[in-house]
Amino acid sequence: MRSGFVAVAGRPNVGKSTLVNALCGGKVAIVSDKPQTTRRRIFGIANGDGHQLVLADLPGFQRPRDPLTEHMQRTVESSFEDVDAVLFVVDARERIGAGDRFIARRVFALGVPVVIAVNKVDRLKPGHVASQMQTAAALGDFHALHPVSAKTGDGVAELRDELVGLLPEGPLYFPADQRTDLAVETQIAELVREQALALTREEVPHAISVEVEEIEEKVVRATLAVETDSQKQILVGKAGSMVKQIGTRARPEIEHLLGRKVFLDIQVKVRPRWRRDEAALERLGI
Ligand SMILES: Nc1nc2c(ncn2[C@@H]2O[C@H](COP(=O)(O)OP(=O)(O)OP(=O)(O)O)[C@@H](O)[C@H]2O)c(=O)[nH]1
Ligand SMILES: [Mg+2]
Repeated sequence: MRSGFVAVAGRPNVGKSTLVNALCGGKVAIVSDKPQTTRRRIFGIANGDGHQLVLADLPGFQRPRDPLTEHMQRTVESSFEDVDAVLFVVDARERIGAGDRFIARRVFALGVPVVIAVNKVDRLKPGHVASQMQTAAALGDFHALHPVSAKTGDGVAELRDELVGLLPEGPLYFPADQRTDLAVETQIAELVREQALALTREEVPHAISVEVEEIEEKVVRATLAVETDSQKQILVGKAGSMVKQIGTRARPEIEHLLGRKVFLDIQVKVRPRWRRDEAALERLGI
């Protein structure tokens, strides 16, 4: 039995969470086209024949701007302790540059094997992929370099095999049928936040947090908090149309998770400056 932990590092929005989901063969972490989607460490567990690969999906590496992003950055740093390897994700569609080199300095100093995934190679010309791989190769003394598309699944099986090959012999850290360490309340809150992120723009997505208050047999009660009245108006929408749409879009996956039909009751509230409120951050598990 091989088992162990791999931290997933990279700039915001490069596709870390999408890749963790692909490696685990199912949804563990929410995904959006907005940076800073992932705010806490989420274990995605890939169970296979004779192995258990535990991936620590992490917030993107960034310069902290407020207590929220400070906490996120601290999470990244502390998650590098005691890992068997690092999966360093870069975006093939973006210039590989200073941000990636900043992360490289950190991860290559950890003393564990670093596997670089050049993600989002779908629909890119082979020549462009080749030159991005060359740039990525200069980031540091990597163990392996894999072109992948988390979206189409191209290269994901090969990458998984590579990571599993780096794991030591070890026990099962989680039951073999478990795919994430998140409590079901947190998973539901994240699914609601995913839809709120998908439907909002600019500063609004960053100001959204979601908490699940109660899961009853037929009703799930959640609070969606933003920081200002104008953000609240956006989230509520005309005659409640926005919050209704968020609920409608989030419900199928929530029902799938719970294995039953539920009514989703989402209250939109203003929590001024929750991103600077240590108690609020703690409650959100950030
Ligand atoms: N075309 C393409 N898009 C991708 C791929 N992987 C991820 N994306 C998109 O990239 C965006 C960001 O994906 P995430 O998985 O949320 O990125 P992340 O690195 O976890 O982002 P943060 O949590 O904010 O740091 C989303 O719009 C994804 O759909 C890929 O292989 N190909
Ligand atoms: Mg993410």
